[in-house]
Amino acid sequence: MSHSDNLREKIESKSTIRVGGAFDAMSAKLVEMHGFDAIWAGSFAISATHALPDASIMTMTEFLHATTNMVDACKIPVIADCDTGFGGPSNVSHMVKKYEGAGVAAISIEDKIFPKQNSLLEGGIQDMLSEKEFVAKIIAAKEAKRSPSFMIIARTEALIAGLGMNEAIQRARAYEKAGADAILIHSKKNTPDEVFEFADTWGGKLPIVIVPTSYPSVNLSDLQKHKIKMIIYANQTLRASYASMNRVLEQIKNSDSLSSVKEEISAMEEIFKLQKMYELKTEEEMIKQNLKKMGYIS
Ligand code: SPV
Ligand code: MG
Repeated sequence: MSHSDNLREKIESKSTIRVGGAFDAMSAKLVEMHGFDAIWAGSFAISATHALPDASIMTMTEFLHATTNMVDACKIPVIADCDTGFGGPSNVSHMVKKYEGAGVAAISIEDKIFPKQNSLLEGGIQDMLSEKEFVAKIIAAKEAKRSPSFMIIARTEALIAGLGMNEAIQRARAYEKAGADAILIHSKKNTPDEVFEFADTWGGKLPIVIVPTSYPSVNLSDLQKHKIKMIIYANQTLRASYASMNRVLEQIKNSDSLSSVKEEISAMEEIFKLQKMYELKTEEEMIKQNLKKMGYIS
């Protein structure tokens, strides 16, 4: 079963899909090991690990490289945050071919102008593309995909840009009509109210996706009551890594040995397991057996 079939199947069979954010193969692997349904390869987290702004600075190829590492390391589907699609409809078309070819299950594109800035940046520029121009990108994406299961998530930033609920609903309906496979409604409010209002009002058939970074106290059962299908925990792994590395580095710098951080860091054993060091032995043994059979060694 392909990754996109797998994601579709989960969407159909489960009431809620929980997606963990990742920024490289190791964080993606941890998301998988903790039983999440899928991985979010987010532009904020990937940019941050390159110490670059989440502002369309990195190229498509750089994002694709980071995302492909996640796909190669994991069995669960990867959802790629493709920002504004790296340009116009022709760029989106090229992007979809590349991402689908790499085994990504779904891409998300948002209706802001390139270059975009992170949606939650205080005082950030959140200029929107016209509905028509974004519909053109969805059409391009739909035409470019090969498998019908490959998902195009249309993300509207209407609430982020302060354009209001009516605009958000109207755009979501237009994006559904254009052939999107899911609608991501983003909000920077610190309560889920406007996301709930959106979910209760829009009346379309597509699954609704949310990113509750700014309203983290919202709980699963309330999201389910409002029929929100997919929850993306976009950047908690990144922020946990940042906080943890900072703490440990400070402790190391302030002490004369490593004993103070022993309890704070993983055993190398755990990392060996994650990187499959122990599987090398089995592989080597298999090669040896084959060489034996072929008479090269006794
Ligand atoms: C990301 O994780 O890169 C996102 C979500 O796009 S947000 O940071 O809220 O814009
Ligand atoms: Mg992003």
